[in-house]
Amino acid sequence: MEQIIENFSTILDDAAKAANPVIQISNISKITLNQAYEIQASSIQRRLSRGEHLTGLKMGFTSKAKMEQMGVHDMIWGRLTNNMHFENKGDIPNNKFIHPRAEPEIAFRLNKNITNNITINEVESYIDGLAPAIEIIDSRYKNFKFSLEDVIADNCSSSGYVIGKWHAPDTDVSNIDITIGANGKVQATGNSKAILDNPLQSLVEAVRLALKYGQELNQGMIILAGAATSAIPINEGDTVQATFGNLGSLSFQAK
Ligand code: OOG
Ligand code: MG
Repeated sequence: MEQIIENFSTILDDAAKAANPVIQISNISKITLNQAYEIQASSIQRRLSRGEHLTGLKMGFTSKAKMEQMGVHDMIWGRLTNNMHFENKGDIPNNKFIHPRAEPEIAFRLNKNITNNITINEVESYIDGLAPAIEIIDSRYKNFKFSLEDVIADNCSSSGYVIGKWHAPDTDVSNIDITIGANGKVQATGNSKAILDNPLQSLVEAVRLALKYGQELNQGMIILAGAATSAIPINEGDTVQATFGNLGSLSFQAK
């Protein structure tokens, strides 16, 4: 079994490095959810051994829009590293990705280490800010197609994130209209309510899952709550922009 974990984590890490898609694990081999998370941990370990460091976690499939787009029906979580961070209004290197997509998210930043489950009412006391964000997802699988186990092993398609302006921890994010689009054209709209009825709940779930899988949650880490809309394709030359009502907007250029 160790060997299978090692093999698939290498295949997925190499696919990401070379921007070269691979066939789904589920087409070759049957793996369990736990094995999928082990493959993810092992492929992230490869990144860390190249000098990257962990900057946070991402939640996935926390909205119906995303579950329906991808045909998957369970919450998932993945890891973020410093190499995945891109500046607001900056450039992203399109040729480093296979078939990138962008989706609007809300980010939380932890103000302390978390070692116990928390409730939605406690979220505010565990963060020093929240911000509008865009996640760049880029499945390492051909045609962006996967089973739940496949996508977990592939670090939940995570490959980049951009963070907008930070706001106070008590900012109300329960009912914010959100849009995402490119080159001045809105392509998807939604509301923050779509994220588990309140994006704060996503942090509660992130803590629960991190504790379950033995992932530390440290001060300064960023947690992405999951997309509020379906993801849009990113094409070379695009200026991708997301708006979040009174939280403001953010953008990047795909070069
Ligand atoms: C999987 C990642 C899902 C989200 O925000 O729901 C996700 C994918 O759609 O490729 O990041
Ligand atoms: Mg996402």
